[in-house]
Amino acid sequence: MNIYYPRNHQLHHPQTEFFNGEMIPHSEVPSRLENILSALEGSAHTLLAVDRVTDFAAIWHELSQIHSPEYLVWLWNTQVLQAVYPSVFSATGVLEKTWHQSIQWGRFVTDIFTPLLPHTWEVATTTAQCIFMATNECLQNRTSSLVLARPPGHHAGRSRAGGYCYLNNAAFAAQILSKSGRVAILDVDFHHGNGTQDIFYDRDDVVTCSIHADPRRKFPYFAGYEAELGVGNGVGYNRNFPLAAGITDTQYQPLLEEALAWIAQFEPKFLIVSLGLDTHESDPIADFALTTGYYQTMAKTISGLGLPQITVLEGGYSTTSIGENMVSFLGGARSIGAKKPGRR
Ligand code: Q9C
Ligand code: ZN
Repeated sequence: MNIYYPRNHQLHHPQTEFFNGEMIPHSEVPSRLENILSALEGSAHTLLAVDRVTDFAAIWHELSQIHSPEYLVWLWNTQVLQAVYPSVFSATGVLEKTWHQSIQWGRFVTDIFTPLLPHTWEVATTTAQCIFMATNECLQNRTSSLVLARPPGHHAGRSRAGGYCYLNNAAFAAQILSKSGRVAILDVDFHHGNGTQDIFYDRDDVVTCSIHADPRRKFPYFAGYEAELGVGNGVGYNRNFPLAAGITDTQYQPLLEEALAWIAQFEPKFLIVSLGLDTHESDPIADFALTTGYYQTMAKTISGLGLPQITVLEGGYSTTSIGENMVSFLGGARSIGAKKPGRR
């Protein structure tokens, strides 16, 4: 299948993050994607390195359906600055008195480990271009594809960067495809896809489902609970599966099947998978216990829906096993949605 990635991704290279009072090496680094690329060397897949945004107006227009224009303008503006690590946040969520530049970090960013770097916008939008190409391919030929996104996206909300994410890549894909039929997003990253949930929370044309570490114990802490079902038109179109630490392959599999059965009842036309490989037993910041071999089973189970599927890389922080885990996943994935009678 076609695998898209931003050729310039190494330009977005956060060096450190502040954790529990100490500076530690940042987790979301270029070697993650490089490890996947080397694991894919010699494979039968078609690797497509995307250089830059080719149709900025079209990308901006589509992005502004999932992110607020004021957030996009602000993010675009960060290009001219040195690296900025936000450190003051509006705990009330309300910006009462100041529109001073320095406080906008706390307005548009949720945490202290999502820095704004000079090339963040450039790389994030090149990833958006990858998504744009993957969705076009999907609409034309019903083909499935993989986007090796950097930076990741599923913690980015409508007006919020956070959790190493700036633009919500999976939501971007879903938004584009939703004009041609109902879309389901299955998020199997270790962390709850709070940004994706936020963006589609009031919508019934994009169904969202996330399987993740219980937010009582792990990031993003303030979302990902079972009781979050949607609002307005979106009530009943969001589902969360918060899980305990140490989940194994055999414990995960029935929950994945339950999530897929829940998704299938909506008869979606397209599937987006937010694939975080931080569910692996070796992941340095997570606590699940999935094995490398299981990702093939996971992919095969998901493909059972028979839908054209765009898989988008989210987290996964073991820079030595992320590649083989992705190869395992691809071993169970299909390159085209099964043709269903009576449908295109
Ligand atoms: N030093 C994604 O997987 N936790 N984001 C920071 C570890 C933040 C993860 C604490 C986790 C964000 C896309
Ligand atoms: Zn994650």
